Amino acid sequence: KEVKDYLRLLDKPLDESEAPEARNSALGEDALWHVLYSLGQDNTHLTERKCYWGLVLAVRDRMLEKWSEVQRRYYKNDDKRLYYLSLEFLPGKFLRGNLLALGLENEAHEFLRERGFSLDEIIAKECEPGLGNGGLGRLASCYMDSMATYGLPAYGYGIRYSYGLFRQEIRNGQQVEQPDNWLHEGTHWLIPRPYKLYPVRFYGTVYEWLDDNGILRHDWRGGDLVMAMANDVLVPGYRNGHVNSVRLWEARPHKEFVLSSFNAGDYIGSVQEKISDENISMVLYPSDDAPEGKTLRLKQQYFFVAATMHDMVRRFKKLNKPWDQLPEKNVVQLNETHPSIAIPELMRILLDEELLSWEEAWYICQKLFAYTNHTVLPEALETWTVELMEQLLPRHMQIIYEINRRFLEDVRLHFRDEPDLPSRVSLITAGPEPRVRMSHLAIVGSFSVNGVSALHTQILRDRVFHDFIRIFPDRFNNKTNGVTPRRWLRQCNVPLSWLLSEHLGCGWVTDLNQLEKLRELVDVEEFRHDWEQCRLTNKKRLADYIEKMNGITVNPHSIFDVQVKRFHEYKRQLLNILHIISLYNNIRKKPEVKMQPCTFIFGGKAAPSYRMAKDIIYLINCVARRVNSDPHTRNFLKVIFLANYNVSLAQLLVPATDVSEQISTAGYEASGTGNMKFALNGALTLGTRDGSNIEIAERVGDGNIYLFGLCEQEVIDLRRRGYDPWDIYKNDSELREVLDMINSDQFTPGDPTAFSSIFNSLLSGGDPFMILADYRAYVEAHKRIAHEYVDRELWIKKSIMNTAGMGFFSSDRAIKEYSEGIWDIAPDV
Ligand code: GFP
Ligand code: GFP
Repeated sequence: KEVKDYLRLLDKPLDESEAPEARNSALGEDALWHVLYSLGQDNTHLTERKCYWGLVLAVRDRMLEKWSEVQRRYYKNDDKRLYYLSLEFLPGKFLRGNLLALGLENEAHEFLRERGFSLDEIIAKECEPGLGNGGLGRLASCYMDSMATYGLPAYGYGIRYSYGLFRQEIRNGQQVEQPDNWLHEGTHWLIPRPYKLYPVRFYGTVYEWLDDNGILRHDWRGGDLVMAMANDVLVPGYRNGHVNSVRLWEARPHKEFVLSSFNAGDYIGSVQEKISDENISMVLYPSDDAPEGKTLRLKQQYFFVAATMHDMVRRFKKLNKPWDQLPEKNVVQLNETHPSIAIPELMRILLDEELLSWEEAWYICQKLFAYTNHTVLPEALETWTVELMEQLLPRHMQIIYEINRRFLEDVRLHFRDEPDLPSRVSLITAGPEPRVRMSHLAIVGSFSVNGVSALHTQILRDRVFHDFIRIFPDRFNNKTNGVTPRRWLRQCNVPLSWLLSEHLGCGWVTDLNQLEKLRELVDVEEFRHDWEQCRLTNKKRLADYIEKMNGITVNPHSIFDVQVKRFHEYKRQLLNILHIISLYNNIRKKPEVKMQPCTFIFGGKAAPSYRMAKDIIYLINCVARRVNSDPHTRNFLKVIFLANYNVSLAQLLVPATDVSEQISTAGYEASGTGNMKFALNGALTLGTRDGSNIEIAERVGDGNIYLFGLCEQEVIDLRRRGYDPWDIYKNDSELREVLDMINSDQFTPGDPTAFSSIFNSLLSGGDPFMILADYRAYVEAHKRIAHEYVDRELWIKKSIMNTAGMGFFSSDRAIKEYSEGIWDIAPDV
């Protein structure tokens, strides 16, 4: 097949034999019914929008039927349930994935085609919920998909933000943030539950009283009440009739209006309270790794956690079981420390409302909670001032003090000869402004603590949580991240999915290890030809998008070298652009040397308050402007910045990428999941020995990945010895030229200081990310890539070997490990 054949396939269902879920009525009929009866619109005259929402509702019906059945079964089978608490979910668009999961793609196509519309075009206009910043939120969504596909009795819990992460525009090369009003049109993918409402308290006073047994009890009263209202998003498993849900809490005012001030004519005053209460779920915080003093953020955390614990306890009470069975019937996974206030909240419920003893309550908590750590950046490890905690959550602060008192007493008892240990592991820091360390709270209150790649977990053991390893030797474990093959291969890469299924059958979609069988096909020339055609199809599609969005023509036969992820100094987009500048210089100096054309593509957002990250975006765009308009280099080098990177854009980029840039300073990236998506789709990784890159190398084979630069230990050693970037600057003339260009007005005519902060960060500040230390090795790795890319047979073989080796990185594998190794829950089938 050639490119044009694959393009035709894009619009066809993969497997005609995949029967839709049995139902009496056709999807299209139901959609039309909904246009009239649910949307209240004329269904004899159809528009694209009406068809879209009609379809959404018809698909939702089918999911609801299954969901309802599944929920009843959880009770009937007395299943142990998982609660996955996450402040972020990044599900991406819904329609395509849900149609695929239910086997309804064909029907939807037909329905639309008959009416002159196209599914692709409709999906292009579907809005995307950006309820997460990056890896953490996207991982949560991959995990929800795998839990449903595996059939686990599981629930996701989070916040229904009215505004997701900001929409990024690039104006004059700079990032400009626009609000992401993803709900402006409403969405039927969310099912509001106005009757599932819980009050959540803030501030207030703690009263003491003695119960009948003379035990001191506490009662938290007064303060402000906000209502948490449930909204459910359904998550279907892949072709298994299983449907789970993610419950997103929305803040609602406790009192509609303060009637007295309304009567007094103070209309605005009376809605003031309503406005501020709703603020809690108004907007997602951009991850700027400095949660300093953000009362609203702590409010968000407690808000969703309190409502969730309430919901869990409500369900448990329906079972009429004694409290000590709570952890036998439930398990709570804390995605990062953001929801860790759940531990004192459950203690409060058990102690103050259910009147259990401290020992009983603590026993339950420690058997119920498990905590996943996703970062070792010290500034990202959350702490809250005791002062803020005491004000906002006075009862929880008391409980934290008591947890800490008992914990430290134990530590003193068991580690008598280490007088410094208690202060190091304390939940509360010493000093004039004491703070609560949320990670310590999460570790002490959980039965399991896991990292997200082998290296990351090792770093947790050796450095970050070293003291705790000795106190709780059995508590720590590793669960290497994974990505869902449904979205990150089946959905985003239709041509390759076709090719795979033609040769391997369709089983890989739910059993990714079947990709191993590709190894037998590497030497089949015709298969390699088809593989290349698939890749070219995807690259052309991306080239069209770039042309449309950026007005720049790129050559689909050039190397597509892609770095898309949040902008952060540790992820080192800067290293990438330094190399591009030196490439540019070389082409200009030696126009006679023939070079493999390259297209470097960037995408990602910088936190609005992160100056340096925004400067790096500006630099990339300025370099792009210069390079793309230079007639001497135009045919060899293009630099593209794609604005507003999100899940949909990732789905377009991932299958079209030749070289996947994963170049963080070793020891900084906990795992990475972008790296997995690219390699799964046949891109070759250019990476450091960081996070899960190491495990990817083990599985695809060292010869099929380009690893370079300092490893984690070398980074530490160099730092200890003293890292001197000026030395590198002096000795590497090519690099010096690049840095001097940045420190001049070469890319910003008339403004020579535009990037002096970048220049200084690399040289004068002792750069903790050691960009210059890895520079030469990075350039050499690029040379190897340029050289090997030309050998098409070699390159395609490597590409196939990447896909073949990625079975392990399925989120299905990760979820199986979590459910067997931590949660102790089994599928309900
Ligand atoms: C679930 C479903 C409800 C159903 C009950 C009982 O609710 O529709 O009535 O189970 O089967 F949502 P909870 O588990 O949240 O109570
Ligand atoms: C974080 C870590 C990544 C890791 C993900 C998921 O991502 O290394 O892969 O969590 O575990 F940094 P961000 O949310 O920071 O993108």
